Amino acid sequence: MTENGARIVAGGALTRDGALLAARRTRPAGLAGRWELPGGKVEPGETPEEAVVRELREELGVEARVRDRIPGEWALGRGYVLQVWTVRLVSGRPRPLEDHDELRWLPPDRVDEVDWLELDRPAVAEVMRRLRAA
Ligand code: 9L3
Ligand code: MG
Repeated sequence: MTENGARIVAGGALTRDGALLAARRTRPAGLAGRWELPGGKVEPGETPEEAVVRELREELGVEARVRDRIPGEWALGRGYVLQVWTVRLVSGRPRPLEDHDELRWLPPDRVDEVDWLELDRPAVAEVMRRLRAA
């Protein structure tokens, strides 16, 4: 939980060769077809960083290591906030195993190619800014 008692949804910004991994959701119906940073709800007894690693294992079948938090948090409603960490791929190749039906590596000049969830856009923009600067 955050200091305000909000529950955290932790997203992972996985980058490779100057591109960011975007994932297309399959559920719920209202979000299906929209693109996001993979991740999910932090479970009781878990840190947000542990949740990112677990979610990327479950959703993408990869082992990842958390790097930095992207500053900011975005209210999802129902007492949840989205927080985002940059992550590094340790092993495996991402596949859409759970909750997604397509993955795409997007370099900064293709960020607008997919329909991002509104609340992911500020974090995605920051990651792209960092990729451009790198
Ligand atoms: N959500 C938004 N952006 C994200 C993620 C991972 C999740 N990058 C929203 C979508 C769901 C809620 O948070 O309404 C919980 O996510 P999940 O556990 O269904 O992935
Ligand atoms: Mg998820």
